[in-house]
Amino acid sequence: MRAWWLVAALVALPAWAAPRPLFLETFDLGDGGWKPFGAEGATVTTQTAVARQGSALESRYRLDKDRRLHALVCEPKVSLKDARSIRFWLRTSQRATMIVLFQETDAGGKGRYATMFVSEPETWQRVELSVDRFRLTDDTTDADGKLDMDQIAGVGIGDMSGLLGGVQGDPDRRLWLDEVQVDGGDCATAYSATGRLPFVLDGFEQDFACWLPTVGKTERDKKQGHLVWTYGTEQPQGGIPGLISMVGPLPAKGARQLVLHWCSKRARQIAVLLTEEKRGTRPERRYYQLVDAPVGDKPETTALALSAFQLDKRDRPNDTKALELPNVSLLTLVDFSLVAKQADGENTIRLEEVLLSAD
Ligand SMILES: [Ca+2]
Ligand SMILES: [Ca+2]
Repeated sequence: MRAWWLVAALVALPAWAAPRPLFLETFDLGDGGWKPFGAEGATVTTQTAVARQGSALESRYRLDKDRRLHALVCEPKVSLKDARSIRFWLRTSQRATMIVLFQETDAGGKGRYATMFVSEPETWQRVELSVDRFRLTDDTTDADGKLDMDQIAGVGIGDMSGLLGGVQGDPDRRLWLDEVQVDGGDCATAYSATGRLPFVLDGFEQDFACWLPTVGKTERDKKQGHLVWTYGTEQPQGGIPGLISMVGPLPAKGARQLVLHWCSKRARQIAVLLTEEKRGTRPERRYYQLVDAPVGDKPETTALALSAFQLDKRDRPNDTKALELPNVSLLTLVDFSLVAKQADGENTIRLEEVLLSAD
């Protein structure tokens, strides 16, 4: 019997380590039909000067106040049924807020599903995104409200830096793409391999960050497996000093608390916000808790009961709707001490893990 288990383990291991791609584009034999979308006048070529393996796709484009998004899109022309992850190598000439999209066919409901991450400048990053992170965009609708991977008509990878707080730095940008793969294997960014709690919203194990700072900068502490957010007292344009993460569909049942493994260099009160997306006639609603971040360099655990999140009633004083987790599209940490002018100077917040659990 033991020998049987051994054989099973040996057979299973390579399948886990290198899942067979449902879709693979190496760009070694051409552009694979990838086309620019958004920024007018953008070019797409294959070249070998900047590539991971063989040749890679290069796109030159300009982002400004009129052209805020530039994406590369393709029709996969194969069924992506059973897909669980999309992986690719990406390099951008500047720090960029990137969006990844799956477009359903008309039969699939016409939904466009998206997730986002940050690309660091002039470095090849291996990006691996689980399909459970993808969320229906607020400008599209879907009859069944779920991402149907067997009905995908288009895949897109784009620079959306112009949509959030305007374009910073040189408006003339370049991005390079190589080895795009969609497969049925799991990856580190999956919320839950089984679909059950706990949902690991981020374990910060991957080579890129899914959190956008509205002020300051984020860095990855690869040795510790932390995301490190450092910011001063500068005020972002029209916003709040925060760190934002877009989240995919979260479980409707069973989740009772949001757990943060984190610490703050200085004593700061942090507002943890769960934002319910606007959808149809349902308005955007923000739910919050104020919490003292653990002080120091070593992350500690803070468990926040979901039932204790309060509705921000500034816009709708008579609103009493309770938090509904599946509607939550954004998780944001805001330095409330800074907003309330009760603190000054630079601060650093470290995140080690963020998860949703039953208790
Ligand atoms: Ca290649
Ligand atoms: Ca659908």
